[in-house]
Amino acid sequence: MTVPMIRSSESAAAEKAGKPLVALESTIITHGMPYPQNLEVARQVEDDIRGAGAVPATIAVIDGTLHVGLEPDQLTTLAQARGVAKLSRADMAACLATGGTGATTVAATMIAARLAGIEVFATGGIGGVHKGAESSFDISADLMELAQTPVTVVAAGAKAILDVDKTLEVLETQGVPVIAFGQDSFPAFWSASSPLKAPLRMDDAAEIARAHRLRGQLGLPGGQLVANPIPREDEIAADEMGPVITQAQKDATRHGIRGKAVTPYLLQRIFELTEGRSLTANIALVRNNARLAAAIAQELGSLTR
Ligand code: PSU
Ligand code: MN
Repeated sequence: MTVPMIRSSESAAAEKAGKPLVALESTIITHGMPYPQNLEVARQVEDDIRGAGAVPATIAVIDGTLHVGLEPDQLTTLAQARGVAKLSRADMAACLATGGTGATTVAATMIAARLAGIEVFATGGIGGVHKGAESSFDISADLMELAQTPVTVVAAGAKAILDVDKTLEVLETQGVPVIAFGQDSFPAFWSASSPLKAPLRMDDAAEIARAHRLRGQLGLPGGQLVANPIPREDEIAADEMGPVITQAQKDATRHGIRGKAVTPYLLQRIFELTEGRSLTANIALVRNNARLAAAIAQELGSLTR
């Protein structure tokens, strides 16, 4: 038995021609942003990757088949669909086995990317250690995936819905390289910098590509987290987001939100509470990450495997 997997025509052609590919997740489309902005952003981000000289492959499971790259009509259908499952590491095989449809998180997208031979993946924010994790035990499977699966993930740091200190501690424990791009500070998603220093810093895509390759050659299993700061002109100050996040968290607790519903709930509440401003910043940073991921993918393409 093999994994039922289909490549989009674009990603199949790129794979054949040896062109650099960049994976994209689909949970950001189904659970991270409202329609129709989610569809506009998904298309825009794919175009950004093409414009930067690489080929996008948005990952999702549709009717029990793993799709590596979505055709335009599939992307449209997914962006409009309601009640789509959110697939992390634990859910992938079950969804495929039962003929289900689901959107992939960072963890699941990494698994699919590895299977498809894609080494770089762009997203907005990763999952991490939630505030209050000492009692809830809510730690995203994304962190353990970064320790196991050899894919370089470009994100804008971690959202302040998470306990960023604890998130960095878990990444350190798991042996995941956390690389701030072009600055010393660990970026804080909506804000370009934070009071926390990133464990590592690199200033160009070629260094990141070499580190990715050498990690593999050292026999180390996992990937890398590249923390790319939001462009300064698009950032929202941390003191402006603080009260919004506190409110969203209170609402989540009051409504008894648990498990995999927590992150989508918080993202939706923050969108409502900022009247869409959080989304504008979110779009800018995802696009910025897509361009950096494309540059890293090209550099990786010029190194031997
Ligand atoms: N953080 C964001 N936007 C997102 C997510 C996280 O700023 O869309 C999504 C990603 O798909 C991530 C997932 O992998 O949420 C993490 O979910 P959980 O915390 O349940 O592991
Ligand atoms: Mn969780």
